[in-house]
Amino acid sequence: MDDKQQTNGAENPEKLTGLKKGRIKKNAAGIPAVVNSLQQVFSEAGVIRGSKALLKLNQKDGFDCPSCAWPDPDDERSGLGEYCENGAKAVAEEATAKKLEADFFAVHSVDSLAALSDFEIGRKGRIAQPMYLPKGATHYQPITWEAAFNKIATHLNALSSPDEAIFYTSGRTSNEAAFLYQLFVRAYGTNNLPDCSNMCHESSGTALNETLGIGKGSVTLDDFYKAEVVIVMGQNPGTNHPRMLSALQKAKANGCTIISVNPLPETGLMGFSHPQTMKGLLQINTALTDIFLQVKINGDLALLQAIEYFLLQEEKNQPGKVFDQHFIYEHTQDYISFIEHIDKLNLEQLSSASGISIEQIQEVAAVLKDKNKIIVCWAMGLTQHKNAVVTIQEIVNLLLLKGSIGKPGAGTCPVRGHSNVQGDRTMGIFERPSKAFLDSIERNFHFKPPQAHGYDTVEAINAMHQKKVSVFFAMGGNFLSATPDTLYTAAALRNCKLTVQVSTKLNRSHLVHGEEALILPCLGRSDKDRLNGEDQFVSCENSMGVVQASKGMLVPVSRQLMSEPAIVCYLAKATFSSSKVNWDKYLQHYDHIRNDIEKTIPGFDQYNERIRIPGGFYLPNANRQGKFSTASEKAHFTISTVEEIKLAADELLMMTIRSHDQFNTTIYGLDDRYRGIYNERRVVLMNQADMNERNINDGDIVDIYNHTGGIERVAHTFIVVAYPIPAKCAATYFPETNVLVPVSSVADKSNTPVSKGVIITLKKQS
Ligand SMILES: Nc1nc2c(c(=O)[nH]1)N[C@H]1C(S)=C(S)[C@@H](COP(=O)(O)OP(=O)(O)OC[C@H]3O[C@@H](n4cnc5c(=O)[nH]c(N)nc54)[C@H](O)[C@@H]3O)O[C@H]1N2
Ligand SMILES: Nc1nc2c(c(=O)[nH]1)N[C@H]1C(S)=C(S)[C@@H](COP(=O)(O)OP(=O)(O)OC[C@H]3O[C@@H](n4cnc5c(=O)[nH]c(N)nc54)[C@H](O)[C@@H]3O)O[C@H]1N2
Ligand SMILES: [Mo]
Repeated sequence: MDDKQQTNGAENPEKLTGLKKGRIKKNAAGIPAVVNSLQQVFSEAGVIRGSKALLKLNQKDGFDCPSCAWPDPDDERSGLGEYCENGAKAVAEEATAKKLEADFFAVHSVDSLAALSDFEIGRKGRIAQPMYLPKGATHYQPITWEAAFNKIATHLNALSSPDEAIFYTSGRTSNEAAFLYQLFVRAYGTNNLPDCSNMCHESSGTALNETLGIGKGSVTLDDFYKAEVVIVMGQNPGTNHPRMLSALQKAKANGCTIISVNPLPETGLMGFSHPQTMKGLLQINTALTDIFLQVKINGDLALLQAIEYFLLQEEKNQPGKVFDQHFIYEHTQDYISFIEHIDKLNLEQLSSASGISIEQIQEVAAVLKDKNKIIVCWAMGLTQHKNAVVTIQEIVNLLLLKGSIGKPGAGTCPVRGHSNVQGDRTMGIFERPSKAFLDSIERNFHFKPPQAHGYDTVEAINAMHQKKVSVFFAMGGNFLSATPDTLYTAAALRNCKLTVQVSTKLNRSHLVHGEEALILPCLGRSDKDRLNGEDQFVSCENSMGVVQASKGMLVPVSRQLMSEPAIVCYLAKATFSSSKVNWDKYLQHYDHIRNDIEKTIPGFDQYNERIRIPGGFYLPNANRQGKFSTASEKAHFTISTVEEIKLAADELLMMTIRSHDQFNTTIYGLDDRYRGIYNERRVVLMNQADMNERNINDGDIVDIYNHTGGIERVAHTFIVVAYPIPAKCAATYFPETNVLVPVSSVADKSNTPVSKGVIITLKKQS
């Protein structure tokens, strides 16, 4: 093997595991979900440790589920545990009793670990002590915490500018840790704070901020129970937000119509049996979706405009009966130019661009016509496209026409991913902080924070690639595998002098590294966090802006794990010879951190008192009160044009999606149960007509190519699976195909990698 092939393997091994196929499931959850989740937890954590964790998951005195950011009910929480199959798997992953100590790393070289699949790497266990990889070494070796902090500090203090360091954050970091982390980074002197949100809901934040004056959604869980229509676009809740299905089921019981917009007939959206009710356990199924719109990939903007076109014609026939003219007059701007634009659109073109028939669009318009309590939910199927921001703004247009913002049962619902990704942003993890935020830091901590914007995720990759950066520090996550263009990103990380990962579990970012590398093992959500002889808790903000306490209760697998807030404090103490921030105070009790958050960030009054109220508290949200904090204090209609992605005859448009057995780059297992795909992740879902055209059969093995920007990217060895997906569309799993996502292909304005719109060609292996 030559060098190049060896390094390619380290970034993305390409072994098949043996596909087995079953039927696409008709409904989600039920007994198989319960059995599956218990099996996973008990085999990893043991019965006692596992049950202990599950009973506290998402309870008012428990810990926040490390899986998704779906909110918990404000009132009653299920005695059976307020968790879903995938939350339980996330707990199993973290609560595992297996641990990796120095002897493990002494036996296994970095190269031998990198040859394993992500699934195999994840099974190894929790990292149990700080590890260091010296320059040129083949194996990680143990290091004391003190030596590790000093090493980082020495590197940071040697840089000619603080902007030569990058500080990434993944979305599991608590409010307390995130606040201290950004404070440290800004005291050090840079705004280079890219985060996973840059690859996730950045497009939503950008779209909503511009039009509604707040980058967050407006609905609460209670709104679901009052809604007349819920539209779920570009989201697979059955797998990624399973507890959302209970909310949809309850909405439906209250008479709500559910419309799903997705290129795939996702099982959870089609039918659901609630695993925590007797009916559910007996597999009595609720059909959730009333109208399924099987859009082409990226057909959503055209679809939304076509719906608006029909509604406008109805409004012309019955003025004031379809649109909420009072709301539009009182609260919005640019309505006239907007409807002039919509009126001129060509319906046939929109129907063809969306892949939805005019009859179906009309059916949806007929449902929406008389309704004014509408919620639109969306996730990565919308945010990870070139035109993501305008697509989301088209959702805003639709809601504004109907007066469906700022009243019960209506509003925007970007469904967040990581459990505290929204909170991290509230705490200031942002490469483009507002002036008000920086001024508040200056007022409260008496140093002048850097004012220039820092790098977001894509800019960070490019800066490392161009050797403008020497130190890469990650507070959680798996940067190498989560980001686009894997080989390019790997080269970027290898250009660094030092890479540091604060992690719970081993992942590929430990194995594709800078000249020197450190792994700092931290406590997870479920771990007991003791400081000064006292149990501590942290807090998180969910997708609907509720801040609540999270308290782990499992004995950590090793005495050498450190909490994320403590890691930041010790790092700051090692780095600064003097500091305006009293880091020692925060090491006494986390209440001190919360007191300083209260002083610095609006909405956290009496933080320490209110966080102790079971269930937590809501952050202020102007939209919820029907207010818009744009410059004009009005919500904006926006005008956008559909630009269809042109595909050559041999090209397909590929979306990279999650299977049912993974959390982002953490692979729990090899099955995608609902989609009927077992024991294999290297699959490409294709339409039968596209297969026929290419003379490809189900089960054939192909290599997948992308040529954006004249660069050949290839992902080898994928098994073709015939699937009910629209023609010219394909689907593969993330992160195996991140090698194909061009780093240059990003959403306008939000700079989010276009992970759901990758232009590919296929070559059959002979
Ligand atoms: N179990 C589990 N839970 C998770 C995660 C996980 O990996 N595992 N990840 C967490 C994170 S960080 C996030 S961001 C969320 C992600 O949650 P999702 O956004 O649900 O995740 P994806 O698998 O990326 O799914 C995208 C969905 O959008 C559809 N889609 C793709 N392209 C288009 C399009 O152009 N138009 C439309 N209408 N639909 C499209 C796909 O078919 C798929 O159903 O989940 C969070 N929760
Ligand atoms: N092609 C493609 N790429 C994508 C996406 C896609 O849909 N398609 N989705 C994007 C999205 S939405 C997101 S959010 C990103 C995710 O990007 P990341 O957040 O960077 O990735 P994760 O896989 O969630 O990170 C997993 C690692 O986090 C560490 N970890 C887990 N819990 C903790 C903790 O409590 N503390 C600390 N310090 N570490 C912890 C573990 O070591 C684990 O290996 O990926 C993005 N990339
Ligand atoms: Mo995400």
